[in-house]
Order: sequence, then C-alpha cells, then structure tokens
Amino acid sequence: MTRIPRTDERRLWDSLMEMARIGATPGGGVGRLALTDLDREARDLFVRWAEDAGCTVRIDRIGNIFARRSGGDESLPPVMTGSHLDTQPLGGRFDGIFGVLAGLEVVRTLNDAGIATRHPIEVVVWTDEEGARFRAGTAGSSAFTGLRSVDDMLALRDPDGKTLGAELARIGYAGNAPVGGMAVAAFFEAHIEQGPILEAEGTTIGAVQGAQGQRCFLVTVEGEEGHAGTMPMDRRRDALLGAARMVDALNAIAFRHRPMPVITVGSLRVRPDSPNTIPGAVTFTIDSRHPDDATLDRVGAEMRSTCEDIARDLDLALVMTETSHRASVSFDPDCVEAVRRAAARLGHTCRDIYSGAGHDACNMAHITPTGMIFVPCEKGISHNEKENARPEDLAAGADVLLHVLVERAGAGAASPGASTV
Ligand code: HGY
Ligand code: MN
Ligand code: MN
Repeated sequence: MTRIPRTDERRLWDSLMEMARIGATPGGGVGRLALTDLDREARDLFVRWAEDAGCTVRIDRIGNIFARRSGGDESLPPVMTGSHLDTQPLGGRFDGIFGVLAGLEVVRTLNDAGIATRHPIEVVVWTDEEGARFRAGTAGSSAFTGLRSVDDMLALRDPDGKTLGAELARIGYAGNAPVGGMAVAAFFEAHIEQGPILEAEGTTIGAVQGAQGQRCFLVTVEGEEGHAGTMPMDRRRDALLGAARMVDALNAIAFRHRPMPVITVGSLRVRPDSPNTIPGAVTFTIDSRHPDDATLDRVGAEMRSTCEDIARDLDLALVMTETSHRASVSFDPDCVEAVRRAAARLGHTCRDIYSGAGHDACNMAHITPTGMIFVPCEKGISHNEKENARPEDLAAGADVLLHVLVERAGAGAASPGASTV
C-alpha cells in the first residue's frame, strides 16, 4: 500500500499568489479574459512550471493545454485533472486557477515522494471556460468532449469582432494536437464552492453530486433612433424602454417557480448609445439555470413569450437566439464516493453538495467518469474581486485531489520516507 504524502500548503498558496499577479486588479482580484496577452502570460507561466515538474506539454487546436506526467504503462489512458486560467473581467484569484494549480501541486508532491503511477496523469488548462469574452463558455472542454464543434468554437467572436481562432493564433496557443477523440480514464476538478454552504457549516470538503442545467440567450430589440428633443413620447419606438421592461419581467419569472431558477441579464449594449438619441437597438444576454431540465425548458418558453408580448406592446422587433444549452449533470457515483473516502481518510469534514455554477467537469462527465471537489470560499463570494479562500482549505482540497487521482491512476513504488496516510 503506497503511503501518500500531504501536498505542500505553502507552495500551493505561493503559486496561486504568483499567478494572481497576472492581471491583478486594483480591487484585489484578477481580470484575465480568455486569449488576451494576460491569458498568454498565465499560460506561459503554467507551461514553465509544468515542464520544470518534468511534464511533457501538448496543446490542441482549441488551445487546451495538457501537462502529462508519464505513467508506468504509457499505453493506458491518462487520469486527468484541471480547470481554467481565464477569469471574469473583475474576477477572483481562485475560480478555476485553484483547480489548475492543485493539479500541478499533485504532480510536484508525487515527484517529491518519488511515487510512480500506472496511468499517466494529465493536468489540463481548458480554453475560455468563463465565456466572458467569446460568450459561449467552456469552449475548450465542450470541443474536447464533442459537445460543440471545434470550428464553431474557433469562429466565436468577441464584442470587437475578433475570432477565438485568430486570438488563439495571436497568443501562440493554436496547437496542432487533435481536439478530443482520446480515451480518458477519469477526470477530477478541484474548485472553490462559489457558494456559502461549506463555510457556513464549517465543512472543509464538498463531494459534488452534479451541477444544474443552463440555457443562455442573446436578445436583440429593434426600435427606431430619433431625436431626444423633438420626438413626442407617444410616437417613440424606444428599444431601451422595451429592453428595460423585459429585464424586469424576466427577473419576476424566477420568483414564480419553486425551487427558484436563477435568471441573470449580465450584459446589455445600446445602439447608438448617445445621450440625445432615442435608442434604436438594444442587445442583451440572458443566463438561466435550474436543477431540473423540464423546468428550465418551461422557464425558457415563459421568457420568450414575455419578451414577445412586451415587444408587441411597444411596436418593437425582437430576435431571441439560444446561445448555449447545457443539461443538468450528475457526476459518477464512484468518483463522488472516492472524494468522500479520501476526505474521511485525511480526517476532513465532508458533505455532499450540488453545484450552482457550471464547470468543465460538466462537459467531461459526458465522456469519462468525473468528480469534483469543492472547498469553501469566503462568504461564498465569486465572480468578484473579493473572492477569497483559506490556504488550509485549499491544501485540504489538493490533498483529496491527490488521493483520488492516485487511487484511479494506480500507485507504484514509493520512495522511503513518504509519510503515513
Ligand atoms: O458561469 C459559470 O457557472 C462558471 O463560473 N463559468
Ligand atoms: Mn470556474
Ligand atoms: Mn467562473
């Protein structure tokens, strides 16, 4: 029985803080949008660290990075872990980044202890998980799992019209490895909870059961530009008035369902966006989520008919396009149990938990046994510069990750001096 050492809390925290300097914001968070120069800097730092840890690195056509620690039998499919390095515009230091650097800490710890595994272990950086720039979300892992086409993802455009593919090439991460189509033995993702439950209960580890479904839409409301000073109020076709009524009505829909869905309008653009011109067109996004897929579908239909009614009342044109649809997902029971078992073995409190947020693991669950490990974050705050987590909780999550990965990858001989588990 291989004795598995603890990960190095200080080294993990120092790596997180060094990575957080790339795109650091005045408010103490990180703003590192996908495929910007800052994302390239973060990717370069990860690749250097991974190579320093003896990994071979490959990059696929959608820019996913795979840092591979070889196994005793290289013909076996890798056990994978990882997450994302891109952040929200005013994001935090841990969302995604913790999962990537916890994976790297596992590799560093195995190296220090001279522990070999039968299966290779791969630490993955998925391209554009957040979707804050190219608007799809989980572009890299959805292409890898075949849920979306590589070409569709490469063709995604940011608000300035730049394509994901062109930006990938510009930062030097348009790899030549094929996207997906390979066997994966299992996938585990460590992540902050991005919710208040673990911290409120004083629980260290969340064994994640699954994640709720999500449907996103892009809505365009067309009216007519006009002079703010001369056009009488009763003759206006004011697109922003329509959009504003829609946003309020969409919010009200959430309160009519139990359990409540979450409905968010996070981005809204006005054309021509001039103080003395009546808005002619407004484009806004809708992000809706619910644990039950049928309810999510009903909410989608209700949102559409509500926007249509408001557009008709105000003589506006409406186009509502679905931009992404991810069904709710349940993680592999054996992977969930492995997380619970590892937490118990390590003496950490653990509870089953469900994810309100989406993750690359939600895509990976479609192609391989998948599990997630949550750790607490301060007041459950995330997608916010104030996002914070405690070093000891992050290290606990990395220790659980180490155990579940070694269990799946099969541990070989250990060097003398490895501490008792
Ligand atoms: O939006 C999400 O659920 C993820 O944090 N990108
Ligand atoms: Mn995330
Ligand atoms: Mn996020």
